[in-house]
Amino acid sequence: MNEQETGKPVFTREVLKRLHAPAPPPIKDFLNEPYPLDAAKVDEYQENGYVKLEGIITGAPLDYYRELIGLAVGHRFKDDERALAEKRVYEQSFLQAFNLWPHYPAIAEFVQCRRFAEAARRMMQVEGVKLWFDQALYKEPGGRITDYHVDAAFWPVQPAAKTTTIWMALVDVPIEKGCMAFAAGSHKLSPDAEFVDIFNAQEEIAIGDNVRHYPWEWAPLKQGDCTFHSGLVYHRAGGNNTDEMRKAMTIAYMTADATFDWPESNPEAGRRHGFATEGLQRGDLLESSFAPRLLFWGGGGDKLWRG
Ligand SMILES: O=C(O)CCC(=O)C(=O)O
Repeated sequence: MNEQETGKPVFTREVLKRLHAPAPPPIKDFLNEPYPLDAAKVDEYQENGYVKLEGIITGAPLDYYRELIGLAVGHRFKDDERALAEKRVYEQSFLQAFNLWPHYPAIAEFVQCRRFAEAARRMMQVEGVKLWFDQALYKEPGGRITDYHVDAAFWPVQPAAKTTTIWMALVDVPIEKGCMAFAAGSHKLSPDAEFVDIFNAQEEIAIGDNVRHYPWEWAPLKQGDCTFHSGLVYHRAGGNNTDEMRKAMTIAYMTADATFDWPESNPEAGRRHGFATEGLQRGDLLESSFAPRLLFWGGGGDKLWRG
């Protein structure tokens, strides 16, 4: 069967070559260009634990990466024939395409770019930034809600307050398509994030008493807009009640001097080893070729970018 008959992309050599090809010069230039980030937005992030930014990616670069990321997600899930209802409850929230960058050099260029990393650095108010991971999160039509949780509880990374995620809308994501919602200010609750086991949920997890009464703010986005959210802010997402895919790309960052560690209150985080933490002992600097340092061009280059 060909592409028209199946409705799914066929991964010919040509398609795979695109996922390995460097971006054309104007796209590269865009990725290197700093986002004009207003200091008031950084203050808002510090205050609420999240912030919305318009047009982090626009025009041709947005079209270019929407298509490429779509191909990478399609490739990752090419052998998964299951209907939504056949999946585990957690999987019904989204197609989770974790760490695309080590597999597809074209995506690596995007994930490691200066434009996003510099904005992350300013949000976290740190000197240097390391990549933690990327993941595309495509919520299928009819996809269920994403249960409330706090990211830092899943991550063996300290300090948790110096971790952040950019959540980029590759298409318009209004409330009915499953946009994110944040418990504004909840990042100040505790430096020890509480582990909410969304992976084994059987039904919607009731929001805990500790964060139920925070103002939960919805963050609908236009394509190309993004949010940054702290590793310590509680958040969730709505279900996708449309017949179109909710296409989002996320990149998680940590401060360049982060260590492989977790609070005593959450031993679960220590069990969550990945490529980037292989061989590390608790308390080690989180050094790995799977956690490349971004914003490091030598000669204090990152200082030139300080806003
Ligand atoms: O995209 C979603 O539905 C949830 C994303 C999320 O929880 C995150 O990026 O931390």
